[in-house]
Amino acid sequence: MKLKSVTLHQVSIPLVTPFETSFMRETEKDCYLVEAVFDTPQGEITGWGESVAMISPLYSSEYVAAGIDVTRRWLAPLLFDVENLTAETVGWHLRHVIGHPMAKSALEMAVIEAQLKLNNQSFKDYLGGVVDSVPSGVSVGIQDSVEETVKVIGGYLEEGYARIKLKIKPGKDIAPVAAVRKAFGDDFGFQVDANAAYTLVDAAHLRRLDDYGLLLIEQPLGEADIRQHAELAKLMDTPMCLDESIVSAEAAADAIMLGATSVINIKPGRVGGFIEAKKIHDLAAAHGVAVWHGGMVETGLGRAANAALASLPGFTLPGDISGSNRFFHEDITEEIVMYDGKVDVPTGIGFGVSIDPAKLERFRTESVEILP
Ligand code: OSB
Ligand code: MG
Repeated sequence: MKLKSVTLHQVSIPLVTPFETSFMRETEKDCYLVEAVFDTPQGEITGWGESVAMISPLYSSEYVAAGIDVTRRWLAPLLFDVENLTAETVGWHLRHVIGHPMAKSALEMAVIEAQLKLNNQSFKDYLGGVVDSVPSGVSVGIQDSVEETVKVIGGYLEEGYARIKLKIKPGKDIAPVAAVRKAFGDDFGFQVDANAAYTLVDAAHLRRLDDYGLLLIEQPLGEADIRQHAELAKLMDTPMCLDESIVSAEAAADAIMLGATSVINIKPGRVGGFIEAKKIHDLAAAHGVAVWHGGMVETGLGRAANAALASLPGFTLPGDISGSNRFFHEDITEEIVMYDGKVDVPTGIGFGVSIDPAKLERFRTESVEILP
């Protein structure tokens, strides 16, 4: 395949309710989609990708405008130069550009999708997925009160989600967790995500979470604090899970060897793409480390691709792969449906969903066309 053009579509999609983490409160999903056109032996094929970069550099150093800029100036030009571009070699062609894993992943997604279309293949079959549906967990934002937290989680349990993940931060941690266990008992999967809001000084406080039978605690400390997570893991019974710190397969290897993570949250965007994400899945499986699929409030496009990756055998815990209606009144693709606590793994060619042109038109705020 030869890359002919790349168009980046920035979109802003209203959220059903604000989503609050320890680092920001979002009311819209702001991201960009990649539309890449390729010359192939079967004529022109278009592949789509989605960047998980957020509007501000608060989860990681990446943000929407920077992703668009680095793609336009550096990443797309590198791929325009390649005669025979394949999904498996995108990362290698982009290797000299330091950082920007989310921007690289979005481009790689578009190449993957075009290649799947060329080969008449679903993403699940390409990856070697082994199940037809994956358990669907829901990520619950920080609420204004403990009562509200209980009410919101009660609603998701009622809907049938396979596990609940609650965002926490200092001052909004033990009390909501205790109240949720008190209200709904110990018989459901429950975990927390701090998005790097604590330091090792908080170890004694965080240890109080051990009383609530949590599946795991996700990223209590900073992105660079892999060794400190290993220290904290020794002080807590709750399994340690890294998200922000796992920026590559190498970082995953370090975290596993240091005992900093007994569970890994895999997000393709955070590690530079689905090919790297699969390497981390394989590495973790070889070390007996459980993995689960994280989420970045993706549209149906990203969620469909995530569900395919999560159909690999190492994904033994429910992922942040909730239905479209968890975040959106209206998704930009066909709706991703959660039923009986699970989501179907798409079986159609490519990612198995398509961008609705009318919705793209409606949600789009800007488009940038990039040519060789
Ligand atoms: O830490 O997992 C996270 C969303 C944005 C940034 C970071 C995170 C999240 C989520 C969303 O928890 C989960 C989802 O997409 O369902
Ligand atoms: Mg997280």
